[in-house]
Amino acid sequence: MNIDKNLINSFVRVTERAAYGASLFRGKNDKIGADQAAVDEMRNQLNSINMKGKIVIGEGEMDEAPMLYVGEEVGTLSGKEYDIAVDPLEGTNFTAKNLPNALSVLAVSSKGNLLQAPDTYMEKIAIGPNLPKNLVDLDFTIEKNIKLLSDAKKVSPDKLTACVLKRSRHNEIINSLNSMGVKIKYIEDGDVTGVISVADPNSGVDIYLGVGGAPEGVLAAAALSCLNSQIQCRLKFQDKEEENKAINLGIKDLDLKYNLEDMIKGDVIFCATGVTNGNLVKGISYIDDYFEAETYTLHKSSNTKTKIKNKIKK
Ligand code: VTB
Repeated sequence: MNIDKNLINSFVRVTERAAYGASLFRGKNDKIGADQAAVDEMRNQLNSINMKGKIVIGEGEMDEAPMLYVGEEVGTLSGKEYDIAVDPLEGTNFTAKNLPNALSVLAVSSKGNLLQAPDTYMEKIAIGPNLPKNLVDLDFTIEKNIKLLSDAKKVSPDKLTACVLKRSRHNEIINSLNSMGVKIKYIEDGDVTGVISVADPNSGVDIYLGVGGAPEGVLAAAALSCLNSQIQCRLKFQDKEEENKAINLGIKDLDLKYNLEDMIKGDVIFCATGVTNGNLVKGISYIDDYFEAETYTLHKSSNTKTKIKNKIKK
C-alpha cells in the first residue's frame, strides 16, 4: 500500500521541529541536551499527525524509559498504521561542536515494512544507481568489490572514491583501499549522510564501506530505496546481550545479510532536516520570530526527490 503523498509535509514538519530544537544547542558542548531537545520536539510533532504510528527504530528500549522508545505509539492513534524509524539527532557530536552534517532524520513505511534492527553495530556496503543488481557483496574481499565496481563503472580503481567512517576497526579496509589506489573520503561521524552520498553524483563518492550503527543503516537504506541505489548490511554483535536483543526482536538468523529489499519493503518516506550546514542540506537559521529549515525529502511511490525550504514560527 502506498503512503499518501499528502503526509509528506506532516513528516517534514517533524524533522524541521526536531532540528530546530537541536539547533538551540549548537556549539554548546552539550550532546545530551541537544539530543533531548530534538527528541522532545520530534515527539510533540509526531503526536499531532493523524495516524496510528509505531516507533520501530528509536531512542532505546522501553525499560530504559526514554521518549520515542522502540514500540512507542505515536500520532493521534486514529487513522492508518505506520512504522516509523527515527534518529532525532544524527550527529550529537557535530551539534555539540557546531560542526557540519548534523541532521534530524526519520523514515516512514506502512506497518511491518521496515527492518526492526537492534541498537547494535552493522556492516554496510553501499553503491549508487545504474549499476548491476547485487554487484558487490559483504562476503567478497575489498579488492574483489573494488574490481567489480571499477569494471562496472569502466574506470580504474584509482579513479574511485570510498567513504569510510574514521575508526580503527576500519584499518584493514583502509589498507586494502590504499593498496589499490582508491581515494578515501573520511567521515568522523554521521554515516547516514555518508551512505547516502553514494547516490549523489556531486559527492564524488562511489562506494560506502564499514561498520556503523544498525539504526542508521536502516534509515540510510530507506533513502537509498528512493534513489535506486543499493546497500547490503549484516548485524554485528559485541556480546551475548546484544545477540539477545536481536533475538527478542524476532531475528532468527544472526548472520543474515540484508539487501535493501529485506530492510525496506514497499513504499517509504524519508526526511532529513539540517541542524548544522552539511553536504545534504543547510542547517537551521533564525530570522526574528521564525526559523528557516531545509529538508531533504524523498517519497518512493511518487518519485519525490526534493529539498524543501520552510520558514516556520519558532
Ligand atoms: C555511526 C554514525 C553515528 O555512531 O553509526 C557511529 O552514523 C557508529 O558508532 O553518527 P561508533 O561511534 O561507536 O563508531 C555515530 O557516530 C553516533 O551515533
